[in-house]
Amino acid sequence: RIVTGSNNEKIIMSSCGDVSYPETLIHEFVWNNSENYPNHIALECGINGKKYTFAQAKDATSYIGRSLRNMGLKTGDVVALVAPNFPDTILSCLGISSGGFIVTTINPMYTAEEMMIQLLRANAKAIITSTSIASTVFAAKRACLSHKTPFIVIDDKIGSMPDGSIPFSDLITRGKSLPPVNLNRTCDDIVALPFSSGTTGLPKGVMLRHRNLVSNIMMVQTSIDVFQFPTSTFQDVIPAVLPFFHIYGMNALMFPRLSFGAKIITIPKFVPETFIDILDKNKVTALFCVPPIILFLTASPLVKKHHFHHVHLILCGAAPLAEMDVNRFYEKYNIDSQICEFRQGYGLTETSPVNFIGTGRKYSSIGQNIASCQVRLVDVMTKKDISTSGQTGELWIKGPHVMKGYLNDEDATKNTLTQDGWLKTGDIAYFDEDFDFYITDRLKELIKVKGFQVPPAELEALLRMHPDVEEAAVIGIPHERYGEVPKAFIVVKENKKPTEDDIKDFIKGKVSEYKQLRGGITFVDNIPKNSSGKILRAKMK
Ligand code: 4UU
Repeated sequence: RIVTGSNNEKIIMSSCGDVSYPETLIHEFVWNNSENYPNHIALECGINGKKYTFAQAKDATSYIGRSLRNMGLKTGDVVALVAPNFPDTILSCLGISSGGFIVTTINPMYTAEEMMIQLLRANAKAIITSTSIASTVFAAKRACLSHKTPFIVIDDKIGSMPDGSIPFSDLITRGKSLPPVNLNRTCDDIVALPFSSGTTGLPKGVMLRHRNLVSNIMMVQTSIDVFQFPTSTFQDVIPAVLPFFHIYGMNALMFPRLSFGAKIITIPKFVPETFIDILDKNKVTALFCVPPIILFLTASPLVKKHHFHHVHLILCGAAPLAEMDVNRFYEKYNIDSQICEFRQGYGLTETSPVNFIGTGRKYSSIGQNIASCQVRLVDVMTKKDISTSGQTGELWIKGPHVMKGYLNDEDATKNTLTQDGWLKTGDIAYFDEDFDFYITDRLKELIKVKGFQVPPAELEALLRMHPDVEEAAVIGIPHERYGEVPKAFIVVKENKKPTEDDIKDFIKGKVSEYKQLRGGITFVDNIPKNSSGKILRAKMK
């Protein structure tokens, strides 16, 4: 399994061989099989029941692309999609691709300030949002983009459309009578631009090509036999509570499941009662989770054994999960773990996203590298490659699924991608005697709250804007339900005495709810730094 490369690097190859994948664009790939079941339901809103069949969804996608063209957008322009999970969110995503554009997905929970930063960095030329958050998105738009920027609004039955908005439904109805888009796109063109802070600093646009997304879906698919991973079929029914703006919701759930013909039930916001209602009313076959959802499934009195009657897969990723939590789940419901299988997935925005999937019973393991995903473990101190089990090092990854780079950020790209295409994940791992991998730590500064990225640099920059703050450093500390939460260390200016609440109030409206300083604030005399001024986070922990 370990191959020595030309520079003496030790490459841990996949046991699943190499992937072959079609040279198609992601929206073509997703609808590739849809003619086999045109009248099957593809998308259903878990709240209001709105549905699209595969034939309707495929057509709508193409009409949306045409309408966006008709608004004057040009090939390769970026369209910002800021919406909770709805069927129309999925159609927007694929419609943007079918028009030859790039989708930058923005977290709908963001504040207007956070949205503005991404709209500007991504150079968005149009916005698609939904009525429930339209006023926040509109405020962001007004503050940073031209008033001519098309502002398209999905009617989610909460809230109203700001003046001058274009109703999303018009895109579909009008697009019907427009000529098809003459697409001049190849698999090497960028199609998605989700944001990630990577190993350091502020969120950056991750440039993902059609090829990255399509190959990653097929990499997983090529690995299912070797890993005895539960197969996806057109009979699958999958509730989508993972947000589509995040790569896990996008290219592990939405795109691949639709391409296999599954029905996706969209859930805009995790509300326990709603989620249970959906489990009650549907024969759900697979659950895509982050660790807090696993904890919910185990702890909530609303959840019953029968909810898992048709479930053959529970996938969990985006943050560490303990074996104990999975065992608790199986014990509580007395479910056969060979029928309803639990697997971890390990992914990154920068790798479109999947690299590893669990191979069976070792629930704390992220499993093994999937087809065509090459891996190195590099010793953090010596920078030498590790080729023995049990030793920890930084995970490096190479394959057709690795991003092109960060948008307009050569430095960050160079620091993350080596010249010969290895992506440094910033995660620390080791493998056991079976080549099953375990993540033990994070070398990068990123904090993960409920699986969501919280870049400490963003909070530190904000804290430094407080008039009483001289210096600030933010780290993640363990949290029972959220995995991690941000905690700040602050050096105050001379003769200033802000309270913890003063600082928390200052942060409150500026960043989204999950980024709040739940880990508290400690006032200190100084922040430990190295000679080049970098915060020594490990020391602070
Ligand atoms: C410990 O979180 C993601 C993607 C998650 C994902 C995708 C497809 C999981 C399963 C799947 O099938 O992306 P980002 O960019 O938001 O965060 C990436 C980081 C990793 O570098 C690692 O630190 O999230 C952490 N992470 C995990 N940590 C991701 N998965 C795991 C995991 N265990 N299973």
